[in-house]
Amino acid sequence: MQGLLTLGQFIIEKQSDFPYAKGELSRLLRDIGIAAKIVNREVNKAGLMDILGDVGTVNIQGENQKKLDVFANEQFISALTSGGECCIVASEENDDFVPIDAEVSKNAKYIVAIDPLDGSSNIDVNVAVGTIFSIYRRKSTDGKATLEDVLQNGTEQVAAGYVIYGSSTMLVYTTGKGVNGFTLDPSIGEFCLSHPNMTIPKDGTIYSLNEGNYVHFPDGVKKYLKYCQVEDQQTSRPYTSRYIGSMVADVHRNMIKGGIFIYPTTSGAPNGKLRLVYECNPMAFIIEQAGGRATDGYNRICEKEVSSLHQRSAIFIGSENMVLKAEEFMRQYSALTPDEKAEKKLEQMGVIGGID
Ligand code: AHM
Ligand code: MG
Repeated sequence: MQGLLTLGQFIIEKQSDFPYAKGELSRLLRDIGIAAKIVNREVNKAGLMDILGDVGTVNIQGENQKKLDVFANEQFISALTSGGECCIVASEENDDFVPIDAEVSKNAKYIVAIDPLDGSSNIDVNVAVGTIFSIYRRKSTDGKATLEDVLQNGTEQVAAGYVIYGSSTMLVYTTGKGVNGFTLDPSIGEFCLSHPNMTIPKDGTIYSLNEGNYVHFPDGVKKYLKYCQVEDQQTSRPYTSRYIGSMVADVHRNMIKGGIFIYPTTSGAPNGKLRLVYECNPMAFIIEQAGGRATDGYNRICEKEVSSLHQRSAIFIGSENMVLKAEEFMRQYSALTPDEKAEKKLEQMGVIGGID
């Protein structure tokens, strides 16, 4: 029997995958692992401690922040600050990116985008939540790192991962050479390699989306949903519906069992709800590395132009054949992307085009 391989040991072993690297990325990943353990400790205590409830401030998305969101944000920023490898943290919880003290980070090569506690409304009811992170190489070569350093497309990610605080706590990450999962062994306080070389099944029978929004969905999603619910023995339909409401947990389940997670545009949220930089791109990178597919219903998530920190996107992510099928419905019934629709509207109003 092979002995336990901890996250720290695994990262050191894998450093040879990057012969020219000096170990900064490895340190960064280890720092994230340590902060995740601290956040895990607090999330586990949430039911016991007087830590639940709104802290009273509202984040840039106009949502109430829970105390644990704030705590997790502080823990990750502090872990990333002390290591000296990261020059900017872009977090869901901060309106602007957080520059790391120039003295500490003068040689730092990396940018980290993070959603410190995703799905935090689930904490009050003891349902799984997660952390999502994405690592980029800094573009600028001197002076202070800038917003341009943060606004990189998903294809530029050098690493991405998530932590799921569930019935057990797992950290899953990729550096572009496959996906590995580590389960926290609370008795020794270490993440141990439990899911080497994770792959997502090409097909699946689970769909997850918030069906309560049905009337607001694009026609392509409505038709795909009906397709999932029709009986057909050959394709094992009707499929099973599972929706936790924590993206990390929904995507993680689908990664293991096969399935599709959709958060589409809706009439109320024409650009989707989830954020491109620290939710969609990292999850897309991980799922693609596991052999799955991630698009906005038309185009690859990782190739989407990033123009602002808190930009939103629709997402269709999971087993390749299921996502391809959903895209077919989008092409057939919702042929215009939201951008094309906006452009068409402007054209009709005579604001653009129409003059030869
Ligand atoms: P959050 O970042 O404010 O926690 O929101 C993100 C979460 C995702 O984890 C989840 O997939 C989605 O919001 C659920 O949204 P909804 O309640 O609209 O279904
Ligand atoms: Mg979030």
